[in-house]
Order: sequence, then C-alpha cells, then structure tokens
Amino acid sequence: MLLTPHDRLFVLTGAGISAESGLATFRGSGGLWDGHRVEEVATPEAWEINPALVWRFYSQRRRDALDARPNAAHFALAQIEQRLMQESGNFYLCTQNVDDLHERAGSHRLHHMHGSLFESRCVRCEQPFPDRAFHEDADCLPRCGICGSHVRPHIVWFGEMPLDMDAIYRELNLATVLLVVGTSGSVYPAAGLVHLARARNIRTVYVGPEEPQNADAFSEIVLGPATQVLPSLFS
Ligand code: BV8
Ligand code: ZN
Repeated sequence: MLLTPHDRLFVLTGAGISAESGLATFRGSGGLWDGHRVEEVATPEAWEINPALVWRFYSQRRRDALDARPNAAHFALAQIEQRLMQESGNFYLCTQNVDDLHERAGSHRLHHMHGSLFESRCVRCEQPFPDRAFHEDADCLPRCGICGSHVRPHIVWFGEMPLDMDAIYRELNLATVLLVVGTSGSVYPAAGLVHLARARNIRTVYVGPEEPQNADAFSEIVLGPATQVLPSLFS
C-alpha cells in the first residue's frame, strides 16, 4: 500500500492493535469483559446502579494497561506519522482504544474518540484530569475537590456521544486514504467512518486477522496480525 507524498492518511484503530500487547479485546473475551457483561460496567445505567463495580473494572484495566507495552504495530504507526508529518502534515490517528499504547509508541496526532483510561472527570464539573489511581474501595470512591460530586472514568460508555466527532469528520473529509486496524466494525459511529470514506471514493484499507463486520465497505483487506502487516505496509 504505497502512499504518495500527496496522500493524507486517516487511521482508525480498535482493540485488535493492542491484542498483541496482551490487552483483552471486546470480542476476544467472548462478549464478557474480564468476567463482566458490557452492560454491567460500560453504560451510564451501570454507573448509576453500581459505581463501585465500574471503578473496580476500570481500575483493573488501568493495571492491565500499565503492565502492557506498545507493540510493533503501534510503533509502525508512530513511524509513518513522523515520515508524513515531516513531508506534508498529512496524518491523523483516531483510536477507539482507551489504553495509552499509541502515546507510549510515540504517536502525537492522536484522538481518543472513546476517552482515556488514565483520565477521570467530575460528573458535574466535567473537566477531565489525569488520574492513574486505582479506586477499589467502595467506601471511598473519588469525589471532586471543588464541588464534592462523584468522579467517574473519562470513558465514553454505550449510549454516550463519542468525543469531538466534528474533528473526526473534518479530518476524514480531508483524507485521501482511510486505514482501519484491528476493529470488528461492530460499534457505531466508529464503524460508520468507512462508509463515509467510501462515499468520497477514497481508498479504504482494513488490516486484521479476520474480516470485520463492515468488510464490504473496504477497497482493500489485508488479512494478518497488525504487528506483521503494518511494518511492511508503508515500506
Ligand atoms: C452512541 C469505551 C448515541 C469503553 C466503547 C442502544 C442504545 C444506545 C446506543 C446504541 C443502541 N444500539 C446501538 C447503539 C449505538 C452503540 C452501538 O454501536 N452499539 C453496538 C453494540 C450495536 N454505540 C454507542 O452507544 C456509541 N454512542 O451511539 O451515542 C448518541 C447520539 C446523540 C447523543 C448522545 C448519544 C458509543 C460507543 C462507545 C462505547 N465505548 N469503548 C471502554 O473501553 O471501556 S466501544 C468499544 O467497543 C471499543 O472502543 C470499540 O469501539 C468497540 C468494539 O471494539 P473493537 O475495538 O472493534 O474490538 P473488538 O473486540 O470488537 O474487535 C477486535 C478486532 O481486532 C477483531 O476484529 C479481531 O479480528 C481484531 N484483532 C485481533 N487480534 C488482532 C486483531 N487485529 C489486528 N492485529 C491483531 N493481532
Ligand atoms: Zn466537581
């Protein structure tokens, strides 16, 4: 998949790019997520019913992410960003993932559309702030220092609007190539981005070991693990 210097690359990644770093994917864990159903831990309703369970779940995911290391696929994307940004500033990475492996691999032009594991926010003040703590004591859940309200993970749950969709659509409208890596294409609006790209007749490439649910929208599908495919994709 040769890129010309005039190409503007929009990359969308999902849980599959972190799979080889040892982080569980949503589908891979058979619909259960560290033993929990998604509805129990990743919805506003779950938070209302049992904030302690939600904080236990995200604290464990913080632990897992801290123990994980970026893999060759994360580094390959950081290298192509460096190359494209030097030549033409034509690179944008939108991730559905909440781990920080893209940052730790050196990616800069990066947007976490579903939030970040290592940020929290007051449910009232709503200003996200860095938070790497584990909140696992049900009797001592984090409270806002300003207004005293509950502090929640800065994560986009099911039924909530992904972050800065305007920026995503703006960048996608400028792209000449959409590369999608490691996502089942099962959750919208992320899974719908390829359809928007297709409507603009730009190149759409999927990389992963199996076809995604939205496979028919891609102009090219390169089957294989991201750590094997990505490094050679731009050589
Ligand atoms: C919204 C953060 C509307 C959480 C996530 C009923 C009620 C409410 C909403 C809905 C509803 N019905 C439908 C919806 C919409 C819903 C949706 O799409 N549901 C699906 C289930 C049908 N979407 C939403 O709710 C979104 N919001 O619609 O808001 C709205 C409108 C106006 C105003 C307000 C609101 C918000 C969705 C975001 C939810 N949060 N993540 C957290 O992480 O804790 S979603 C989460 O699942 C991921 O972020 C990702 O987006 C999604 C799917 O995960 P994937 O990344 O694709 O991972 P998966 O395991 O599925 O696949 C892994 C892939 O990797 C596989 O294909 C595999 O082959 C591949 N792979 C494996 N190994 C490798 C590999 N690839 C490469 N290399 C390897 N080595
Ligand atoms: Zn507050």
